[in-house]
Amino acid sequence: MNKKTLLAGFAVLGAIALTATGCAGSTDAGGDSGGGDSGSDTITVGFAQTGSESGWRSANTASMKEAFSAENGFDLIFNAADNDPAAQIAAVRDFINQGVDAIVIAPIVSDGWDDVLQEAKDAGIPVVLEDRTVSAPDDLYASWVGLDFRNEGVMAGEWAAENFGDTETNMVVLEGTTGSAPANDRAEGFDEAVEGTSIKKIDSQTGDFTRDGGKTVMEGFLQKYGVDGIDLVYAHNDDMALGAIEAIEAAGAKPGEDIKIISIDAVKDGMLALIDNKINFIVECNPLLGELAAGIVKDVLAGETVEKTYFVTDLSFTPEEAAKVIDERLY
Ligand code: GZL
Ligand code: ZN
Repeated sequence: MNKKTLLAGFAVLGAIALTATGCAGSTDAGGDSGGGDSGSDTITVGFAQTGSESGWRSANTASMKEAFSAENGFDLIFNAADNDPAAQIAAVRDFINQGVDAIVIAPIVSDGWDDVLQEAKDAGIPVVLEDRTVSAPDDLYASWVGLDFRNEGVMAGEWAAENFGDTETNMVVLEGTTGSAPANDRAEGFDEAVEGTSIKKIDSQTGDFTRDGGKTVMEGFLQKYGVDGIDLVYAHNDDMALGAIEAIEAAGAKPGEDIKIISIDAVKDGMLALIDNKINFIVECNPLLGELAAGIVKDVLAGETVEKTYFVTDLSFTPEEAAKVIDERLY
C-alpha cells in the first residue's frame, strides 16, 4: 500500500494537502460527478462521523466542518453516529439514497463495511476514509487520510521500555473502542515495543475512548489490584487517561507518581495534565485532517489520481516539551 507520510506542521499541512493531491486550489474541483443534483460547482458531501466521544473527536469534527465549507465549494451533510456502528452504516446508506457527490467516513470499527461500500461504488459515489480505516478491500474506497496508529503504539511502548523497562512493572491498559483500528493497532505496536522488557500487562479493558469509560475501568482495576498493585497505565487516548486520573486521585494516590500514565492524542486537556505531571508521556494523534480530506475529495471528483493512503505523522511530548508548545497548538 502506497502511503505518503506528511509533515505534521499544521500550516504546512494545508499547503501539503493541496500539493499532495495535485490541487492548484479549488479551481479544479470536479463538477457534479456522483449523480448528485448539486449546482455545477458545489460538491455535496455526506460525512459520517463516529460521534462525539472525545476531545480528539471534537477537534476532528471542527477541522472537517471548516474544510468542507460553503466557501470551499462544499455542501456538507453531517452525521454523528454516537459511537454506534449500525447507525453509522445507516447514515452512509442514506447518503447514497440522497445521491451525494462523495462520501467521507470516519469508521467507528474496521469490520462490517463491505456491503455498504459496494453499494456506494455501484452508485458511482466515491468514498474517502478519514481518521480510522476499514478491513474491507481497498478498491471499495478512493483513499484513506489517517494516522499510523501502530506507530503511535510503538512510540508509546518505546518510551515505556526506556523508562520502566528494566524494573518489574505491572501495567494495566485502557483500550479504545473494541474493534476500532486505533485500539487494535495501538495495542499491537505497544506490545511489540515492550517485548522482552519487565513490563507486565496484568489487565486490559475497553473504556470506549471516553472519560467516563476510562474512570470506570480504572476504578475496577484499583479495586482488583490496589494502588500498590499497579505501576503503569497505558491509555489509548487522553480522555480515558483523564478519567483514570480522577479514579487514582479518588483512591488517595498521585497519578504520574504512584501510578505512571502514558497516553495518546495530545489534546489540550491531556497536554495540561502532562504539564501538571499527572501524565508522564503523550504521543500525538493529529485530528486536523479536514484540509487534506477536502483536497482529496476534490481530486477524486476531478478524476485526478490520488494515493491510497495519506498518513499525517505524529509528534510526542514529555511534560517539559508540552510546556514549550502548549500556547501555539491549534487543538
Ligand atoms: C484516533 C481516533 C481516536 C482518538 C480518540 O485517530 O480515531 O478516536 O485517539 C478518538 O480520542 O475518540
Ligand atoms: Zn486537484
